[in-house]
Amino acid sequence: MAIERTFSILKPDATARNLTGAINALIEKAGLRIVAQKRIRMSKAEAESFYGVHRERPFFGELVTFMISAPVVVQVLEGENAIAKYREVMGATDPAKAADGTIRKLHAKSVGENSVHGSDAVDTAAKEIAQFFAGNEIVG
Ligand code: 3AN
Repeated sequence: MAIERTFSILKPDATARNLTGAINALIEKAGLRIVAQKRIRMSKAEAESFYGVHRERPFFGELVTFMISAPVVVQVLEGENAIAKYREVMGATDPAKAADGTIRKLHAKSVGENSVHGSDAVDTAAKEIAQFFAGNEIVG
């Protein structure tokens, strides 16, 4: 299996409830390494560009408002099959449908305020990482 990197966000509902450490513990327990991490306040332009694929969806405005409502922690995770593995650790988008033991089952508040983001494919992971990190900020 290939060593991959994926992009992760600990969202405002997670930072507001002081869950950075609890979520990082689940990430590390799954065998993923946090090779870059910073806490930032996302700008409206950054959130709109990041979620650009959802621009036409009815929840787009609500999603952008939520993502800029409090700090987020952006991360690069590295490991075997990291993209699919992290999505497994996150659980389903809707916490009511997420499997036991997943981050969203344990911590998410709703389908909108669902604590974490993880890239869904190799190309989007590379694009998302490059939006928030310079190469020399990632130390594997
Ligand atoms: P995932 O984050 O699991 O890849 P996507 O890509 O379908 O899910 O959705 C991106 C983000 O949009 C979700 N993480 C969530 O915050 C938000 N979202 C998705 N569906 C809804 C919805 N029905 N209502 C509000 N927000 C939503």
